[in-house]
Amino acid sequence: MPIDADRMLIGVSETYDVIVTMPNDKSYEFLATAEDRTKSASLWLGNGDSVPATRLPRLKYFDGMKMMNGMMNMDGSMNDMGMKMSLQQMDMNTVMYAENLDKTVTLNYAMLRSPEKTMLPDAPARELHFNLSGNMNRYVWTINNRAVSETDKILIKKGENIRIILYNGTMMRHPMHLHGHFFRLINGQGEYSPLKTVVDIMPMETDTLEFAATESGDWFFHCHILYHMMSGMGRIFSYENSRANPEIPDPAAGLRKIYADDRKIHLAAKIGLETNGSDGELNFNNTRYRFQTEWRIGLNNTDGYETESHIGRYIGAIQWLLPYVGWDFRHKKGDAAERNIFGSESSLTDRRAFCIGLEYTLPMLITADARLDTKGRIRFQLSREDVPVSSRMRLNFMVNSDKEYMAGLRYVLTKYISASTHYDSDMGYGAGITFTY
Ligand SMILES: [Cu+2]
Repeated sequence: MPIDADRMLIGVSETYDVIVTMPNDKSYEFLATAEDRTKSASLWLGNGDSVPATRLPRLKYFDGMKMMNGMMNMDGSMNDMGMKMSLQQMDMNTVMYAENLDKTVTLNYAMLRSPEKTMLPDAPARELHFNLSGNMNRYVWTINNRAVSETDKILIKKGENIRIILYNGTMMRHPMHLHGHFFRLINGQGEYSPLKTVVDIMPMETDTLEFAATESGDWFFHCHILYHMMSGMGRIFSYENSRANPEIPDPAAGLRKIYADDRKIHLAAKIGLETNGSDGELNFNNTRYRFQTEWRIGLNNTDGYETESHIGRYIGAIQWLLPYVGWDFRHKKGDAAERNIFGSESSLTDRRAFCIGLEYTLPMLITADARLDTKGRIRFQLSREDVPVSSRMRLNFMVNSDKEYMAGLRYVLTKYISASTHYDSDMGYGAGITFTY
């Protein structure tokens, strides 16, 4: 049914029919702005003198972040403080909007009403609970803490009704899309609940949708922000006993291709070239695993070099915990034994050791790292990367129980290059450039 609204937030791949009533004598701008307000597109409607739309002011990002942080539990999960949000009726983002929305009617899902009854056929119903999960910092997205490749297809039967209760426990919106079916969005309109193919669910909301299983074959249900989908936020519904799809000659290869998306490994690197030498790290990550190798190579002949490599698996839905195994090599010329703060001795001149350890991400994204190596030595370390000091300045620091420490600043010049400087207890003071990938 048509409804009046001044403003609407449209999720990725969501569609609406909009009726615009035009006066005869003027040309009006219809403006669509990305939610982050960085870009917009416009369509001019009507003929006559141009009437531009009002540009939306910049978002107040930090107000939004403060509010989100206030609603976050210590473990990083979200706390709705008993508000039981659904259907976009409470837009938590309004704290970021600089414009006055007092008299503005913003469309929400509770306002949508079908012109016809949309009741599902009288059939047995099955209920599924999908908790949208993920880690904002590592940018991995899952459902019930499982990526697509970590789950089996969900078998459904032709003739039954499927009801999905969606909860969004993440800090981002997810426009969830079902292929091949229209679903009813349960929104308080009873028999006239609207039919949709996408429901854009905001953080901490619970929405219920249902559809009649009337097709055959496999159908994907996924977040339509495609890089969320590719990191694993999806499920495959599969009709039991359906005939093979003649358009897919090799279904097993097709499925492997879908699974390959969230198994993909990506490379991240930070390489510092400074007057005292080079230090840096390479990371190979996927949804669960991280392989990291770090190095410090001193230019001064007595500085020597040291490398440390870890392979670990992130545990839990929010992935704060990372048990790992690793190894390290150090070589340092002409130096006697050193003691750590626990009193155990180590000859730094040549050292090869294997280790096991545990990394835990503390509040403020400080990494706590405890490890034990094959020489019986324990090391405890705290570090943090990329503390935003200003919009371009980043602070890094590290301190550990081997009495090593480091502090540095990085000024972001371009996406890949920064001017950097740091002081390191092994390598001393240096300045130069850092490449980030
Ligand atoms: Cu998403």
